[in-house]
Amino acid sequence: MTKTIRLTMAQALTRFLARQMTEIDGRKLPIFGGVWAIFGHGNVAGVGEALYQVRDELPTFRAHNEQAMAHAAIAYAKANFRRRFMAATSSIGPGALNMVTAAALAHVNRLPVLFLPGDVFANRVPDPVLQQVEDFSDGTTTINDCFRPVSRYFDRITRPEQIIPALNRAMQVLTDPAECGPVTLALCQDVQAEAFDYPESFFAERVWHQRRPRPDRGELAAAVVALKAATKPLVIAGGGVLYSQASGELAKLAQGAGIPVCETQGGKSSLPDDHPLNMAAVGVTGTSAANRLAEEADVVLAVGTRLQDFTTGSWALFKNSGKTIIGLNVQPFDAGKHQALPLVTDAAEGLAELGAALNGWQAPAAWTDNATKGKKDWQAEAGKVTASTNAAYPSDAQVIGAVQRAMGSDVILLHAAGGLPGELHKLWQAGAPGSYHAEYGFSTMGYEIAGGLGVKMAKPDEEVVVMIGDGSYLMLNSEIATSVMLGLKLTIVLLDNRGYGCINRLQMATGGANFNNLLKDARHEILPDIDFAAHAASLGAIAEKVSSIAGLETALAQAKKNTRTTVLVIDTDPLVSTEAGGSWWDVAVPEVSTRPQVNAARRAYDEKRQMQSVGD
Ligand SMILES: Cc1ncc(C[n+]2csc(CCOP(=O)(O)OP(=O)(O)O)c2C)c(N)n1
Ligand SMILES: [Mg+2]
Repeated sequence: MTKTIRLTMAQALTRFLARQMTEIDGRKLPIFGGVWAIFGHGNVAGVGEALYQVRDELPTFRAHNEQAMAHAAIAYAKANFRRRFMAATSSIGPGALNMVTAAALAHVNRLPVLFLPGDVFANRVPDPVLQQVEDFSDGTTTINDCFRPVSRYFDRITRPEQIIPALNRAMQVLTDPAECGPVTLALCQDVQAEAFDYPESFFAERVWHQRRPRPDRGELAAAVVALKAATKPLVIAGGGVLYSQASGELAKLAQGAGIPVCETQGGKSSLPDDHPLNMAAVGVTGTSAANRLAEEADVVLAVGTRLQDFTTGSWALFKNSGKTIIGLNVQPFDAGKHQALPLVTDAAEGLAELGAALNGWQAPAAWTDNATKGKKDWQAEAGKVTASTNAAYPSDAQVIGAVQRAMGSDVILLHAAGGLPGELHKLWQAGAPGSYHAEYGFSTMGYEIAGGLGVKMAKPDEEVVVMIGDGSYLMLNSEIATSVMLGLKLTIVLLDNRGYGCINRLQMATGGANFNNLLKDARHEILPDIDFAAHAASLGAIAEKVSSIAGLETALAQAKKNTRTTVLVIDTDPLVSTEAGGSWWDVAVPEVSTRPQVNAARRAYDEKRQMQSVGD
């Protein structure tokens, strides 16, 4: 007879999670780095009690905001190149809904995270319970159905034995390189507490290994033919290169064939910035070195990228009408985009096989030489905009220069929203793979500090530097207190331009009046003068406002030595951004307006749209 153990559904869940392992560099480790939890009536008695039972093997962490704790979990997975991940549990209602934005972020960025929101009573006896949103026409709908479109796998557990197939399916999704993303198991409150005789075998230790699918022979042959016919080949390195830890294979292929490489936001740091064939950022926020090549390229080997509009310049950047795109991706959905020749494979395996099959073939030397020369030109441009200044209101680029000089490339630099992503994509000189952590799939304001916390949990020995605007800071800063509480030191550089600077610039570029972005342009009785340093200090951080670029560099040198989270605030200019590099981005301008500036912007917009390729 099968040996069984009588547990509640929640106890079975936490016991199972604690027994899932992985192997990294020969070391066996729990695949779940822990569980983030904010309790309420929807999870405290069930999941809360069950987490307490396993607290030594599966640590529970308390946060201040459910969205933020999920951001930390997601950043943890990203910093671990998806090899380890976390779960996040909330109560029902607002706590659960607070995690939906984070689920979407994980979905866009293809990152594994296990969401465990509480749900209403399966028996429906006490309905409507506190925080239950009743559906007038559908008795089976709860607010957790909001997770469906942003989950790779969704399930609602309405009987205790359902957790067995649900967790098996969850693990498959979380560890599959192609399917990988958020999994939501909505846990009915009464069922969390219900007991069942679970088979003991369900709790046997299990070691998960990374799957690396190799390319199909036919697809590989077609890709080789296409590449060998190229005279102007270009590689786009996306986040998939990092997730697959394929930097070595990428460098080998690029060097062997003399193919220049450019990087998306997600793929930046695939090669170190100083690699001679790394043209660095491509697209809307790209370098002139990369974008010049992108305009001409006849074969584009797109590796591990979703080809989002910032990469393709809204499909106006790649101007060679005879171009072929090779979609090297572990996910067929991405591999086949824009009529690409699909090459469905793990990045490391695919690049290695492609490199071998090229068999010594090389791109024309003139193309490669032209690329390396373009890079030197770009570096000279970048050096100018990041140089030190005495200006009272420095640009974001000048602050980036200071951070780079003070901290080097040997840190993990994190950002997500505002003007910083574009500036950092162009200008940050990344070091080792993963040292540049951009959340630019969803560009979620408020990811930065919570994300930094997750990175620090994954990489406790690394210096984690978070760069953030005043807008993002005000949206979600509460996990500064958590970072202090957990002894997880972050260095946070806060650029205060007194409003939503990048959207104000976009508004001006589309002919709009300065309206509702900078604080001074928003309806107000009193113009806010926010003391960010005092605010950060009140949460327990070491905080300082600096008044110059030189002052920032001095403060950063001290911050490096600090063992507690340090927040450095600097006033910046909201109107300046780096003009060098870059390409057009499709943001629809009104067709009619009483503003002549809008009409002029629309005429320019119509002209630019002519450059867009449709369908290919
Ligand atoms: C949650 C969320 N809401 C709105 C936006 C749209 N948005 C992008 S950047 C931005 C302003 C960010 O302001 P700040 O952090 O101060 O950076 P700045 O633009 O000033 O550099 C806004 C509103 C977003 N990306 N995320
Ligand atoms: Mg701002």
